[in-house]
Amino acid sequence: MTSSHNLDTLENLLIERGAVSVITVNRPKVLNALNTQTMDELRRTILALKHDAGVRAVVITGAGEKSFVAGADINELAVQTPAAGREHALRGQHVLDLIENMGKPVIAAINGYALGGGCELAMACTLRIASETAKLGQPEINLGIIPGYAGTQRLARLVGGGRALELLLTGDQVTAQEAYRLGLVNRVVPAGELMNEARTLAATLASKAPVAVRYIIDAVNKGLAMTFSEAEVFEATLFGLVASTDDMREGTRAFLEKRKPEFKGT
Ligand code: CO8
Repeated sequence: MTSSHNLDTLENLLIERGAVSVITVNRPKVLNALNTQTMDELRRTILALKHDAGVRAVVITGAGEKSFVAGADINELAVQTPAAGREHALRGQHVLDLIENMGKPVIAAINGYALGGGCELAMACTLRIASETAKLGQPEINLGIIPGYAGTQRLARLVGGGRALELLLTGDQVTAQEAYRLGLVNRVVPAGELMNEARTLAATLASKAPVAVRYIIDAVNKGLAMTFSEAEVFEATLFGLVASTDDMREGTRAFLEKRKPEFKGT
């Protein structure tokens, strides 16, 4: 199935569409801060790439050398009412949930500041690669607010409650190396190698059996919200479903025939 979603009218995102698609948040003058329009463009883009069978993996990065995403746009936060703030947070959470549950690997290529909503965006991705120069953190506390794109939840799940509370309450930025030590990013690479590394990893994941990839992401993400025994039943059901795919037959046959498998996504 190819997608009919039209991405020609995007103003704040650059899209490279292919088996490995690249989304670049492109508001470098404000360090790629996420305003309402950018979040809406992200929502439309994720849905389009999700429904495009030709797309097997996605990389998300920020324009310029300085910043991945420096957070939600503080100009908008400064004037929000309580009711609008709640809606804003719910809408942002929805967009990041779409990324987390897209069913395809999404790699955050963190090329600089990933603060507030930027760190939350990176945490919603399947995997995170940071450049040595990246800085990550949840500085909302310094603005007198709290994270609203599920940062309190994803950070605690990724690095544990104690470490999450320290980052959330101090608002301190951590270096890429420290983020790696905490388990907040998967890899740290020299700045000049970031996009190559992200594209190569995305291409590797894009070559795997797409249904199995989707079920692994589902089993981990949805399973984390279940009891262990419920999650085991869920895993077993997905295991049974994946056994109905051509790709399972191809993968097991290729092993026995000592050749590389060719997965088709069926
Ligand atoms: N929003 C709007 N503009 C921004 C943002 C932002 N998040 N970050 C930077 N900018 C702008 C600056 O205002 C500046 O604009 P100008 O050139 O017009 O003065 C330009 O980008 C360049 O920034 P700086 O001059 O500040 O660059 P520095 O190198 O001196 O500093 C920093 C870089 C440290 C990244 C600094 O810009 C900074 O601290 N930015 C804010 C980081 C932050 O607090 N982020 C969290 C925002 S809150 C949030 O994300 C909540 C998410 C959930 C919301 C839920 C809905 C309710």
